[in-house]
Amino acid sequence: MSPTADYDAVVIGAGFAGLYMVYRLREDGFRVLGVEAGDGVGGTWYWNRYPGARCDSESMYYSFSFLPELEQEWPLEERYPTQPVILRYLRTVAQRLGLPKHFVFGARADSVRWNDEAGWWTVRAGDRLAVTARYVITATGALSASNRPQFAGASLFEGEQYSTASWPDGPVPLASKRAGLIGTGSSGVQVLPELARQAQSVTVFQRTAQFVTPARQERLDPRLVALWKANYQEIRRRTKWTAGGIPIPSPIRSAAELSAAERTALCEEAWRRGGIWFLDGTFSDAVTSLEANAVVAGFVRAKIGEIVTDPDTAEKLKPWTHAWGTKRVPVGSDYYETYNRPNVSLVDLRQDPIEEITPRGIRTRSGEHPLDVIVYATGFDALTGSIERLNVEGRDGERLEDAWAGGPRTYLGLMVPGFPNLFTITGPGSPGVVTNVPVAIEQHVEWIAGLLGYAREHGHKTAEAEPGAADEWTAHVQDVASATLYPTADSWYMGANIPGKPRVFLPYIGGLDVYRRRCDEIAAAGYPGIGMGTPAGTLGAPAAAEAGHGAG
Ligand code: NA7
Repeated sequence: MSPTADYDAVVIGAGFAGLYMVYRLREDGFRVLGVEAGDGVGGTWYWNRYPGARCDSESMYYSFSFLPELEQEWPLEERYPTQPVILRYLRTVAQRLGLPKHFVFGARADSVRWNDEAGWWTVRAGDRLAVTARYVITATGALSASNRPQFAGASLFEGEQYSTASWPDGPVPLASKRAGLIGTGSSGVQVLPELARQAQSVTVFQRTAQFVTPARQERLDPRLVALWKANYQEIRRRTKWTAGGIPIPSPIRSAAELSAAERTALCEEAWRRGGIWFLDGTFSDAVTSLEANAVVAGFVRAKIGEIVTDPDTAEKLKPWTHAWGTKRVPVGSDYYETYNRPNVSLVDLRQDPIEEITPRGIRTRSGEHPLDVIVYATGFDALTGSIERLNVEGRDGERLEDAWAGGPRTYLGLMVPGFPNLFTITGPGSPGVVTNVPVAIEQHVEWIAGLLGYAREHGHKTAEAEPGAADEWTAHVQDVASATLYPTADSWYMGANIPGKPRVFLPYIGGLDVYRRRCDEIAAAGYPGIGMGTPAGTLGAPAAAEAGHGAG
C-alpha cells in the first residue's frame, strides 16, 4: 500500500493554462499529470477551428512572457493571430518544453472526487484513466463548455450540422451549399464572412443584434515588429500591471467633458484604429454612464447605417436591446459589409422566431428557409460550465454543482470552500475572461504554484478557501460589477445565455492589476483566507491501485 497519491497534481486541460501549469509544477519538482480531452494541445484553439477563427488580442501580446528565446524567434505577421497560428504556437511551446509526455490525451475527465481520509483527489476519465493526486487544477477554459440549443426537429435535419466550438479538423465543403448560421456573437461574427465567401448562400438567424467593432486585420510592418521585439521584456513588464492585459492608454476623459464634435472625432479615430482601440479607447465612463454609453452606441448604429446598403437589413442589425459593451463586443472583419453581398440574408428572430428544424431547413414563424448546412455559433456555458461538467465532489461528497446552485462562490476565482486542494484557473470570480487571457493565466498559474510551494515548505497537506473569505470575494465581484452597466444586459457574463443558470456576474471586472496586487498581498501575508492543514484520518491506498489501472 502506497501512502502517497499517484501524483502531486493533476492538471485538467492543455491550452495556455494547462501547459503552463504543468510546466511550472514540473519545474518546481512536483509530480504532475496533465489530462486533456482533445488528441493534442491547444485548448480553445484546438477545438474552435472554424473558418475565420482568430483572437481579438493582438499578436504581440497573445503569447507567454516567460519564453524569451521563442518570443524573439516567433514570426509576428498579422495584427491578430489566427487559429492555425495560435495552435502552431502552442504546439511549439509544448514541444520545446517537453510537455506532451506529461499529458494523457483523448481523456475527458468526468469525475473528480475528494477523499478526505486520504487527503487526495481521484480523477477519472471514463475507462481511460483513474488516478489520485493531492491537488487538482482545472485549466478547462472559461469558454469551452459549448452551448447547443435544442431546437425541435434538429435530429431530423437531412443536411449537415456543425458547431463553431467543435469544428471538424479538415475541409468542410461548402461550395454550392445553402448555409444557415445561428448566433451572432464573436464566433458567428468571425465565421459569417468566410461562410459567405465559400457557400452558395448564407441565411443568418440573429437573436440579438451586436455592436461589432472592426478588427482592421493587417500585415504587420517588419520594422515595427523589430522594434517591439527589441523592447519585449519591458512591454511584458508593463502589460502585467494593466487592467486588461494589454498596455494601451486608458481614456481619461468622460463624454460629458467633451463637445459633440470632440466626441465624434474621438469615436471616429478609435473606429479607424479598430479592435481594442475602440473597445477601450473612447470615454472613461463608456460602461458606467448611460449618457456616455449612448454616445458610443449611437456612433456604432450610425456606422451600421452607413455600411449596410439595404435599409431594412441595416435596421435589423442595429442593437437596441442592451447598452454598448455590456455583452462581449465582437471584433469583426467585414462583418457588416458581408450583408451587402447578394448571397447573404438576415432573419431577425425577435420578429420571426425559430419554430423548428425540419428535414430540409429551419422553419421560422414566417416560413421555411431551405438549407443544406446549419452552423451553430451559439456560445458557451461560460466560466462555470467546464468546471461543473467534471462532476466534482468535494468534502462530504458535496457536488460543486450543488455548492454553486445559487451562483459560484470562490476565493479570488481560484479556490472553493468545501473543495480542498482544488484550484480553478480563470474560474468564476477571476478577471481572466475580461483580459488578454494569457496574461491572467500566467498570474493564476504563478500564484497557485507559489501556494503549493508554500504548503510543501510548511508541511501543509491541504489548502482550502475559508467560507468567509470566499463570501467576501464573491460579494466584491458583484459590487464591482454593480457599479457599471454590465449587469443590465442578458449576457454570458451574467449567465443569461443558459436557461436556468443563476443570474450573477461571473468575471471580476475590477482590473487584472488590482487583482494581481491583492493576490500578491495575500501571498506575502501567508495566505489569509485559506485554511491550511493536514487531512483527517490516515492515508489509504490510491484509487489507481483500486481501479487497477493508471494513467494512459
Ligand atoms: P456568444 O457570444 O455567447 O454568442 C452566441 C450567439 O448565439 C449569440 O448571438 C446568441 O444570441 C446566440 N444564441 C444562443 N442561443 C440561441 C438560441 N437558442 N437561438 C438563437 N440564437 C441563440 O458565443 P461566441 O461563441 O460567439 O463567443 C463566445 C466568446 O468567445 C466571445 O465572447 C469571446 O470572448 C470568445 P443572444 O445574444 O444570447 O441573444
